[in-house]
Amino acid sequence: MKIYIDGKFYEKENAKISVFDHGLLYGDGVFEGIRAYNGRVFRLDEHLRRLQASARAITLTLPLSQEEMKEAVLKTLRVNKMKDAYIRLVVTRGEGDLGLDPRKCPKACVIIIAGKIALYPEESYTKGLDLVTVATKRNIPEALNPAIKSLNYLNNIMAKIEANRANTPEAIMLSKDGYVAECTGDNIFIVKNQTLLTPPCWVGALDGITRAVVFEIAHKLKVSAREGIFTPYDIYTSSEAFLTGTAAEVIPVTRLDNRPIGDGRPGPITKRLISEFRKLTLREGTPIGAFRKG
Ligand code: PXG
Repeated sequence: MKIYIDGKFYEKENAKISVFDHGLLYGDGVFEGIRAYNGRVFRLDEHLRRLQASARAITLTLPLSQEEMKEAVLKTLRVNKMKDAYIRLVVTRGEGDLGLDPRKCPKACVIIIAGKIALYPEESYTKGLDLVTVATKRNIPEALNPAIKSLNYLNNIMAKIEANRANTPEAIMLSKDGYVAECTGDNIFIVKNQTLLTPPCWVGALDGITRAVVFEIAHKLKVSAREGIFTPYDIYTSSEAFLTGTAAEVIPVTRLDNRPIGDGRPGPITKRLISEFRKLTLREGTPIGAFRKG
């Protein structure tokens, strides 16, 4: 496995950055989780736009243009001869003296890892996930906006620890006011009266790329879909629920807090969306290009 760091490739054991990098010292940086399917990178431009927005929000100057960033991602896949991959693109504030002032770091550091990710076992896609609502609230947007895909994931990790303790694969996180926000690494949708409903980002959710793809597919299938605030009550009484994320894709949720959702099995709208999503990932995307011989 060859890892990209600031324009050069390193073997995994040599891929290291400074202990003075503010990404490590303060969680100061941004990232994207991107997928490649069948020789193409899915929604690459959207991921790079969101990376740029996250960087802007924390006044981090990306050291590469969007075009250069795109080429770096594609090159990393070519160098590793990977057609299907999970790509972790990280931009840290870079190396600087101790002290949290970002002005101490003259240059951001870009890291690209092309690996594999399997979040949930395959049977979860046919049986559905069993989730728990956790006590850890999603960060309030006024403090650290969850729309920023930053290197500060402790809020999500605290929720994940609660899910682990409840023996469930994911956690539903609420806003401080008790509205459903999202999961630790996925957005959530419910189906109510044949309509898809997902929390707006201002409640405390990431503007998910997969979430946007689900809106597109729903539009094509003539299934109504909208943003709306809701509480756990609405999940308990919904006919279907599912999560979306780059790693998870589209995955049914069939139980929450030990209660079945709908009839306790993945619903027809969810199944249709999963199938359409899979087709789209194989059809669309930025071509990685030919691998070099040798
Ligand atoms: N909410 C949060 C908090 C996330 O971190 C999503 C929603 C879904 O967004 P996308 O754009 O992926 O549809 C995410 C995505 C990882 C990993 O390395 C994390 C994500 C995606 C892929 C891998 O754990 N988070």
